[in-house]
Amino acid sequence: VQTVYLNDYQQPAYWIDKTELEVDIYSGETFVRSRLTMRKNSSIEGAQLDLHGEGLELLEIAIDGEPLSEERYVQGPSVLSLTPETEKFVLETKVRIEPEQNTSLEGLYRSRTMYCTQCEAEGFRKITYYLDRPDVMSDFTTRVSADKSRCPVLLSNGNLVEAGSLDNGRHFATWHDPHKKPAYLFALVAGDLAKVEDSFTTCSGKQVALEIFVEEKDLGKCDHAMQSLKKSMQWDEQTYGREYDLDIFMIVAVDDFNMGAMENKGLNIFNTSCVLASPTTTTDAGFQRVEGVVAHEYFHNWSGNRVTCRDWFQLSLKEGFTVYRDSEFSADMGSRTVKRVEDVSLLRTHQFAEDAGPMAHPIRPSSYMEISNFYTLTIYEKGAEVVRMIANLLGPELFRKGTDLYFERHDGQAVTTEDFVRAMADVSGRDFSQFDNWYNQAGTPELTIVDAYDENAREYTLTVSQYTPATPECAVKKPFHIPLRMGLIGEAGELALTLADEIAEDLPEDNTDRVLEVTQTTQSFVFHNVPEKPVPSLLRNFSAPVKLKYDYSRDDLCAIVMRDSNGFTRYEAVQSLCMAAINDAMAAGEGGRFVLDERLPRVYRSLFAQAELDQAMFAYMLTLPAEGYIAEQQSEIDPQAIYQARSKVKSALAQALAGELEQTYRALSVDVEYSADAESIARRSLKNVCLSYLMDQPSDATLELCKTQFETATNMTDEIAALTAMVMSENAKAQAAAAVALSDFYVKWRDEALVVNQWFALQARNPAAGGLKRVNDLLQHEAYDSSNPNKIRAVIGGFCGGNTPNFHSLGETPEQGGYAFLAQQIQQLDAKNPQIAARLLTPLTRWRRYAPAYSQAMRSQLEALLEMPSLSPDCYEVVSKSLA
Ligand code: HT7
Ligand code: ZN
Repeated sequence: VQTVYLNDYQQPAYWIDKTELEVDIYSGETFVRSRLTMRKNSSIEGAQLDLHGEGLELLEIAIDGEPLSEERYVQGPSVLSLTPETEKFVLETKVRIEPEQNTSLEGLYRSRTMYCTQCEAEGFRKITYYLDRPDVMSDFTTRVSADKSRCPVLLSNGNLVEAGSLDNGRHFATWHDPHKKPAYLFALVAGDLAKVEDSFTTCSGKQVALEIFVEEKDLGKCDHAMQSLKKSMQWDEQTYGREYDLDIFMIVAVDDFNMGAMENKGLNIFNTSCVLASPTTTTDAGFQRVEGVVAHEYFHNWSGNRVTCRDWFQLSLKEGFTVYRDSEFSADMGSRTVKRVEDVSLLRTHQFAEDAGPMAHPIRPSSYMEISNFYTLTIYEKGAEVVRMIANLLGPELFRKGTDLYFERHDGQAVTTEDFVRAMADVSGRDFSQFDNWYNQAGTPELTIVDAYDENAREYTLTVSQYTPATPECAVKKPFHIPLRMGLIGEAGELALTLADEIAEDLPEDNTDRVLEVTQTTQSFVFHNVPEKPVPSLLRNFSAPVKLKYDYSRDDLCAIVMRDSNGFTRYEAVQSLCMAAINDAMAAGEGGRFVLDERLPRVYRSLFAQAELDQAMFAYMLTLPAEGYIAEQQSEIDPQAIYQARSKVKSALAQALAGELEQTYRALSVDVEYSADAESIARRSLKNVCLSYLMDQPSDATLELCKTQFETATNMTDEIAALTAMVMSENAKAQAAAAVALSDFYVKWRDEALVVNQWFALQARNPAAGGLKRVNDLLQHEAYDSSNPNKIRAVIGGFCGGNTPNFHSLGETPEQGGYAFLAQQIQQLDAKNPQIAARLLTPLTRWRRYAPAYSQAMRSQLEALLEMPSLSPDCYEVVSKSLA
């Protein structure tokens, strides 16, 4: 398996000005004719043309109409090489492919009632011979033909230019995309689909047709996606001045898809789980995901398609920026603080773990073996945090000027992250040279802060040190440029902030919030005229993706919860109090006596009494830190100890707050008509968090409440929350009720694939003993399909990522236990769908961070996988780097 290096980047030897495709789909085989109008790139020496192609049967090849004899070209397993004799020419090929046999879900494949494509990152080479790299941008015309009754709908990128009937019951459609694009944005769909139509009038008065294609049975579940699309189009005009640029925007929903969705120009292809939504089948989280993913793909039209990446090392250029854009959109549509809490939780629970593991990489990696492995939380979520830091350093007006300049300067180009930062530097005059370390260094910086108060001088000093642990690509890190947003909390409220070189009169009236720019390894900030020893409110809004280390006492944390004006920091303080309780429980050990420190329930009691507190925020505050987050705080991870400690704290809180929990649950349970607005979602989330506590050790009456919610719910959020509360409870009566409810649920929802996936995932996460047997039974269930990524993620991903007691059970021999189960599943999946197999490996890759018994067991499974003769490059990269 070869490694590709950023430093080896060279422009292509040829450009492809025009791409004309004819894709003729037949049952069992498809023929692809391509006509490429090519031109030598004069800045590159040598005339050899190396075209990418994988799994293609070459039937014809010609240059300028002249067939090429076999000695004129060399065909390897993934490259076709030839040396054209002129600088400009037309290369024609005809290949045969078998989409029905394509289980990798990359290239052209069949899913249920349709043929569809997935070309990012390197899937186009499975369709035809091409320069399959993002810096080769071409004008595409695509003629698709197929049987009219099997595939009444024929779609590709751009605008429809011609359509008509052919002999033998076939028909065709020709699409032309006027915007030059790289091959990874190519898409084609042919199938039996129904559509929902709407339209949007852009800011310059252009009418755009909006079409969502789904299977006929799903027509009633498209409204939320359509509304989300219209909101996104309007938001991008208002917030970034970006108008849509074709006559039509299409979304196609497909059941078998490796990721969430794909931003192909004018023809987005979506996993059904990210388009379809209805109150009875979709949870509130599902509704929010549809809105977020629709927005994300739509925003790519500018940040990704009009301005694209020069090479795949620049992936975060489009993904980090677009995640930042979709996150701001969601914040504007709902609650800004809630969205921030959600984003930060994802980052800290999963991206921090990635940054501390063997696959750690900077947001602009310097090498890779298989690019599919780099669609990571680092590229996406940390990438978005880096853009957020730039936006916050510049402020809204300058950041908008910067994005305007970036889009204007690079429209129609394939560019780098440096071009993005240069636009920001040019509009602001700021020096981003040190900031560049965020792009080229992996790892999560640890920010250790100590403070000192001098009562006589009324001076308060914060001394900030940064240290970033070694990662595989770099042992010693240069200091990062870290924006540290902060305030100081006094007895009666927040204190005014005056730094050493400032004059109080020159500062704004509301002067209680600051961004300190930390650039050195150790740096002090001295505040003057500080009347009392304050409690520092640090890293407000999580102003940088770092681990904060400040020795807060529990009383300090209580002060922040009660007095800080920053909602995010208040949430953080509650989480830190929870972490302190979990640490107490861990210190007590498995059989030891654990007493819950009184300050945590006291804080919660006062929060229950705050009528003005956002219910969604309170629901998050009541949710204990995730096991993954707790694991990130440990020097050596003992997963069972973490699980036990977290459960103990949950039980203790359930007992201490029983009255408040029940009162709140009952108050929020009054019947109101379902709505997916932020306020209603918040109400349901608080109600259902209360229910999950109440179900920890439920009385018969509480169990009845839960069963009633399950049986009478008119929306999936409440229905599955009640079911989850039963399944996750360790109480025997609750477990018995869960077994009945699970079976009723399946009977009710067996025809709704996306609901059945939720049912699979919930059972996979069931912590009760015997999980390995249960998960194996799920794999044999009539509704399970080992070719469908959503089902694989639900069952195998759910078990290995969300069921600590069972996944981390070691078994008596190496062939038993959760790790062996995962390795066996990966082995089987790798032959079919390497991308999914490689992703499933994640829990095993972190073996070095675990206590010895777990660590050795994980390692031996990885070693066995490495011995497999036919391991895919995808899995090889992850396994070999994990063991290195
Ligand atoms: N840009 C899209 C990436 C994507 C993808 C990558 C590898 C394999 C399959 C894939 N499907 C979609 C998704 C996005 O960020 O919008
Ligand atoms: Zn994206």
